[in-house]
Amino acid sequence: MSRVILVLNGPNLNLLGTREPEIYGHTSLEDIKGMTAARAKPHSLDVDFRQSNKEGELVDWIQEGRTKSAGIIINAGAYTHTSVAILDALLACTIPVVEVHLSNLFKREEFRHHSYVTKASVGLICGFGAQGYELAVDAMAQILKKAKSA
Ligand code: CA2
Repeated sequence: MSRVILVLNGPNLNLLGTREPEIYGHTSLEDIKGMTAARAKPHSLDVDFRQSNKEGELVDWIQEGRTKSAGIIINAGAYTHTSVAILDALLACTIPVVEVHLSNLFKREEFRHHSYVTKASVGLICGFGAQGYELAVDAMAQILKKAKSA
C-alpha cells in the first residue's frame, strides 16, 4: 500500500505570506510544505505537495492520486465553493480525503460557508492557519491506521 499523502492546494495559495497576513498568516506555502513533510515522517508517511491555479490540473492530480496515494489532503482555495468538477473527482476516489483551510470559513462571508469538497471528505479542519495542515496530517495518519487494523 502507498505511504504517500497527496496534499493539494488550489488557486492563489502560492501567494501565502506575501499579502493578507491578517487572514492567512505570514507562513509561506513552501514553509507549509516543509511542516507537513516533517509532521508526516513520524507516521512513516511521505508527502507529495502540489499547488495549482487551474481547476483542470487539480482534477488531473486527484485522478492520479486515486491510484498512487494513500489519501488526499486538500485546500481547494476558492474552488472549494464553486467546483463540482473537483467534487466529482474526489467522489471517484476510494482513498480518504481530509479538507483543510487556513481561515475559519464560518466567520467569513456567507459564500464561503458552503464547500463542495466537504461532501467528499472524512472531515474538515479550518481556522488554525498553517497548523491546520499538521492537524490534517495527524487526522489522515489516524484514518489510515484505523483502516489498516479494520
Ligand atoms: O482559508 C483558506 O484556506 C481558503 O481556502 C483560502 C482561499 C479562499 O478562497 C477560501 O475561501 C478559504 C483563498 C486563498 C488565497 O490566498 C491568498 C494568500 C495571500 C494573498 C492572497 C491570497
